[in-house]
Amino acid sequence: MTRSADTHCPYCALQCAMTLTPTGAPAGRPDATTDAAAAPVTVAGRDFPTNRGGLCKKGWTSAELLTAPSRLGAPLVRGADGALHETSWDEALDLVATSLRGIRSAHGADAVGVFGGGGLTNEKAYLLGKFARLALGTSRIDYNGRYCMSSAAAAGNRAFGVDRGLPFPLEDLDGAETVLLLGTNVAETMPPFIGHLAGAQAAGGLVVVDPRRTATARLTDDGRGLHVQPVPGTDLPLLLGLIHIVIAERLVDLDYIGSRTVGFDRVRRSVAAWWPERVQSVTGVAALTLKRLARRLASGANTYILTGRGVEQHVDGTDTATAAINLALLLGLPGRAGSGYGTLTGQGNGQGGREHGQKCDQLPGYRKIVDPEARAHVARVWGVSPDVIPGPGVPAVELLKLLGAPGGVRALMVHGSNLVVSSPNVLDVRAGLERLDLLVVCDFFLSETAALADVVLPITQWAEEEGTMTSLEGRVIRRRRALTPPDGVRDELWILHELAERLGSTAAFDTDPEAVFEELRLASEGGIADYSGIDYAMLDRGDAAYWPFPRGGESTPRLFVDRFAHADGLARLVPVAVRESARPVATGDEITLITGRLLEHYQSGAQTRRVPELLAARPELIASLHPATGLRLGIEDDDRVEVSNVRGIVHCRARLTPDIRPDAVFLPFHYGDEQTANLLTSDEVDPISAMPEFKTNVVGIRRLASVPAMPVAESGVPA
Ligand SMILES: Nc1nc2c(c(=O)[nH]1)N[C@H]1C(S)=C(S)[C@@H](COP(=O)(O)OP(=O)(O)OC[C@H]3O[C@@H](n4cnc5c(=O)[nH]c(N)nc54)[C@H](O)[C@@H]3O)O[C@H]1N2
Ligand SMILES: Nc1nc2c(c(=O)[nH]1)N[C@H]1C(S)=C(S)[C@@H](COP(=O)(O)OP(=O)(O)OC[C@H]3O[C@@H](n4cnc5c(=O)[nH]c(N)nc54)[C@H](O)[C@@H]3O)O[C@H]1N2
Ligand code: SF4
Ligand SMILES: [Mo]
Repeated sequence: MTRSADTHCPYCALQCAMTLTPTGAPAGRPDATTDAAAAPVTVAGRDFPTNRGGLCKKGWTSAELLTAPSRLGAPLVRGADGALHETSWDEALDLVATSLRGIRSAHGADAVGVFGGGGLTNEKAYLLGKFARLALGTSRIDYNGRYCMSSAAAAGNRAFGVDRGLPFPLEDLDGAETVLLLGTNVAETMPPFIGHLAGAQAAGGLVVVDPRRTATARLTDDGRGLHVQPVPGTDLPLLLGLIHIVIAERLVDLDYIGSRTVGFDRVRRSVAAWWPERVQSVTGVAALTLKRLARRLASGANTYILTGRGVEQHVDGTDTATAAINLALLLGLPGRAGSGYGTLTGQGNGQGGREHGQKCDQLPGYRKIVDPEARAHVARVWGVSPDVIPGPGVPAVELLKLLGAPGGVRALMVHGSNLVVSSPNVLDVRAGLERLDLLVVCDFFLSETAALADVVLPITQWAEEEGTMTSLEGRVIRRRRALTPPDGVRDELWILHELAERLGSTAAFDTDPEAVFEELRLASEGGIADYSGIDYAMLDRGDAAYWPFPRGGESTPRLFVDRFAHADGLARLVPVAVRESARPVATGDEITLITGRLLEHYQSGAQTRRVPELLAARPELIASLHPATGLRLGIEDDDRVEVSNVRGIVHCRARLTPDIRPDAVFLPFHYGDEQTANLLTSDEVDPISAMPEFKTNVVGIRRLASVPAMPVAESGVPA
């Protein structure tokens, strides 16, 4: 193929537009006669409203993975010698199907679990949900979006009756004069995004709430914006405090509250005790700063409130996101022209991936699996009786706790997650995977999770496949093929089709993405996330297709203009309270562990640790500490340290930086094996969303006797 293809980046939800032009270099992993460095396509940024031609380092280098030396080129099966060996597709698929049948007949259909991912195209995510329910007959499917968007989704559904991360196009932010960023470091996690903050920055209204002085917080350095640096895990009291001030100072938009919401009285009563000085003593943020911030937010300027994982990935994440929504509603922002509230979806298809049935309680179109009407509708599209569709399963953390447990899961299929790196409390997860009778992983690389599998099925990469993604704006866009995939790999739709056939399923599992999308349209019709008016032809023309987009209807770039999605059209103000026992608090020499991201690596690092330039920039795990903390604990810059708690131990290098609060240590979660930050995180979950506590955990940290620096292998793990 020599034509160039207009597509989007394989990584995050900003889905920056790019053009891939084939270079003529051979696809697939290099052999002795090919040059490992020659990428088969060149990447160029393409003008698009979200990225305006810009890409970050990860986007620019994304094509290198197409020919990465470690790319898998044939299915792998674990042999009697305990090692993985290359085999044929027929043999691998026969083995998987035979094992799954055996496990199902011995232990029941729920003994097979499925773990999906927010990076899958809409077509793959939809077909995976259908495959679990019909071909496997299991209720036990969930996905990594549980770790990502579940708290924001639960809060959005509760307040607005719908969960579309941004209910407005990103370009609307250009006109903002005030933007409150709660727990998000967009300058590193979505670099081209900051172009949309320029207006607020110029107006002196960019406010960043983060315990670290991140690259995003530094955008306020000119002194006109504000960086608020609270005690980690205190965003809920902080927001209750802001609501208290807004009410006490009569800054509430009473017309809006009266005509567009219910529940004001209960919220008013619930914040009565959060006066500014009390909030100051809990969060460390000065009462005066809180008042200044509340007044700025209520100043009538075009104002947006946006949340990220820093406030959501907590055991009280749903309530914290709800408090942020309450604040936005009291100020009359959602649905008002030039203002709004939103959450920044993270994974490439984090939005679409949470709409079409990978969630344990969900059917396509964001339908509830317990709703008889929803079941009847989807059953009609699938050509089955509604009784055949299993009921709700369990969310991700609980699913992983069932691995190898009595009455639990004996076989797991993983599609799009490196869960032994990215799940909380990973030592227990590793133990669970080892107890399984069968672990099947679909991936392009031998990720840390794939390395534990009994069968690994190598798949096509983004530049080699067709499909659709739904960006953080709720806009459906096309992923297009620029290259013929290498011989040994297969498309995931084909894999699901082949397995369904071998499992004796009579349901249709199409292998053509457009045909799958046509079926998804029907299945989503009339649902909350209604895609029925969207087709490939209109996407190929470049039409902007924001859902809901009903058949014969129109795209909806802006939600909430006239009404919210609850039956009465009103938003719900939901009172939320601080649970004192929600999380352990550091005492004595203990310190709060914050986890998050670096610009150069993506998620578990399974992909970006294989890009030489990105690995060279961030080769190993580094713990960031305040110099005062270093002094207190006898740790100097570049010392090797041990970070530990009851769950696990991590060894890494320390970096002293004034950009973090003295009561916290920061670890990125991008590294595998013994450098996995999730050895230390708790698998306690939010009671509403089942989101684990990734962002604030308690650890001890001490200096290790000096050890010489170790060379780092391609995986990022010391060789
Ligand atoms: N480079 C890169 N970009 C990515 C990704 C990646 O892995 N790497 N992943 C993508 C995905 S899936 C996601 S979900 C997004 C995530 O995007 P972000 O939400 O921007 O990323 P995080 O680094 O997880 O968390 C943001 C910030 O929360 C802060 N934080 C930690 N604890 C607290 C707290 O208690 N309160 C407050 N207010 N802040 C806190 C951290 O210091 C951190 O700077 O990024 C997407 N983009
Ligand atoms: N401590 C801590 N832990 C966290 C977080 C945190 O902030 N702190 N953040 C959480 C968040 S927000 C997220 S989103 C998760 C993400 O963490 P993971 O779920 O581990 O996500 P990735 O590392 O992107 O793993 C995706 C894997 O699937 C492969 N892959 C990519 N595309 C496809 C595809 O189309 N099909 C298949 N089958 N495979 C594919 C990739 O090669 C990679 O191995 O981590 C969570 N874990
Ligand atoms: S910001 Fe996200 S979508 Fe854009 S180039 Fe970087 S990783 Fe890709
Ligand atoms: Mo995420």
